[in-house]
Amino acid sequence: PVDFSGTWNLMSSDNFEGYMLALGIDFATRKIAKMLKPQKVIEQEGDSFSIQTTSTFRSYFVQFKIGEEFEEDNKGLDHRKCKSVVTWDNDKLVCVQTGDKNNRGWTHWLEGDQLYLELRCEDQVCKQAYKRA
Ligand code: RET
Repeated sequence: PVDFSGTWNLMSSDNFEGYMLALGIDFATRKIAKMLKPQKVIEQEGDSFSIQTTSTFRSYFVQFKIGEEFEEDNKGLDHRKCKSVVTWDNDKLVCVQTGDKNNRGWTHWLEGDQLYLELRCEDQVCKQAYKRA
């Protein structure tokens, strides 16, 4: 079984700017955010996950169980509330974030020793790669 647990450092990020624009993140925040090298700390126990995304500027925490819808506040990001649900698609973790924005969600998967994250909002896709700290 796949285990995402661990501490992960951002290595590369493609089109984070487009993703943030689609979310309506303001100019000043985007300027700072695109310089950041966030770290993810993932704890996975069975079907329970907690994911902490930490940076020097702002951090984001989310906790969920597979298949259980939860209220996501996106505090510190765009602050729009979503009804979110995370499911497995084979070995990929797929989140659908239903709310004001169309096609909002993300996918996490492992490949070799790297963690990949695809962030989606409207017509924008951001791809990030993380390696173990
Ligand atoms: C930062 C800095 C402030 C501005 C923005 C950020 C984006 C965070 C994102 C986090 C995604 C977390 C996910 C967790 C999965 O479980 C780095 C906090 C916009 C997009 C997908």
